[in-house]
Amino acid sequence: MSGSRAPLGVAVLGTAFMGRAHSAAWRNVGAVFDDVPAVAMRVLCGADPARTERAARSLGWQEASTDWRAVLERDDIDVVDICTPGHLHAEMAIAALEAGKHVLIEKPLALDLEQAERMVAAAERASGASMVGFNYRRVPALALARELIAAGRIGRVRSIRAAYLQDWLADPAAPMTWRLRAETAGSGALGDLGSHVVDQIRALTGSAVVGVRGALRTFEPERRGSDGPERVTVDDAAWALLDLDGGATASLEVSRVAVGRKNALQLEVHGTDGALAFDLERLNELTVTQGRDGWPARLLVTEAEHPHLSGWWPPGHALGWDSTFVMQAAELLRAIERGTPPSPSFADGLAVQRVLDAIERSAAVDGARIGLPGHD
Ligand code: SOE
Repeated sequence: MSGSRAPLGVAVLGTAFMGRAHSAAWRNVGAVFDDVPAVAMRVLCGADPARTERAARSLGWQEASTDWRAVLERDDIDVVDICTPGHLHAEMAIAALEAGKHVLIEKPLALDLEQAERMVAAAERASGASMVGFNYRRVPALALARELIAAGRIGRVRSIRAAYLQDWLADPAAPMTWRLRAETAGSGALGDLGSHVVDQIRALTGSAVVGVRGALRTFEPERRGSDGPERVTVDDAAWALLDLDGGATASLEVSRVAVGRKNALQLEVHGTDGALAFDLERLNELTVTQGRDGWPARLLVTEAEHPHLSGWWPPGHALGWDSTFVMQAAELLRAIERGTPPSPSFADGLAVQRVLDAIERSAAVDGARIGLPGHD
């Protein structure tokens, strides 16, 4: 954004996959969108000094640090973007909000419901903005799907078929990581991928989840750790049926052992008068069926008038997975500038966490229906 205002100082906590994806977004957001406040990429914070130093240099940060608490004390940091493993989320986010910072945090919001509730309470007390990183809210085709559903273009939604399938744990020899330990990740494919799916179901339909039946499976109960075999304490795959307050039913399937699928978030929405289908492996496309006897038509969602696309390239010049983080950063910056709450909020993160928690509780009692608060 033009003007002489000082840039907003940003710090990212976390140097791994998500830290890199968010760093690239902070570097590009001002180049894509001219309506966002300027940012200064001040500090990248990580646990390992040499790795953090190297990553800070290659990702374009002014400084590297291994002391996130010291980063929160700095007056030149306005936005704290948390990309660490889940067990650090609550402590870091609450401290950042209490230090008066704006906070963006990767999904899932927290390890468990208790932490998620404390984080929402901290966000409600805070002066800064808070946002949870459900980056697929910014996929133009999904945002368009949401608009079409809200405008009644497929009639009343009856059912949703939602899957998120990856294969990076299909090999039994794949080593142990923090994502496979309950104490660092909370849950497995359920929290990692299911959180995106539940968020999309809520966002696309505008409906709340009122009850669930769930099942979880860990196909590989042990993985190679640094000191020999280690027990896996989270799920490899999860399934659930979700009842929505509008009367629709959604099926959910998530897996990190789905051979043949790399990053397939697949959503199909069936209404009384049409249907929509999307696959993240073809993220610029939405398949639209209008009318009960209509033919499915593939729509290329790259026009300037399609959601989130105004700052990008001419029609047909497709976006990639990394673009969603740029649009997410832009949404947070615009909200800070306007002084309005960004979306999705910590409260959205908590609502998703309640569904994940209910799926786990249902799975523990062989798929019995678990009602969500107010519907049990
Ligand atoms: C790993 O399964 C992962 O990086 C998720 O954690 C992300 O949220 C998803 O966007 C891609 O896959």
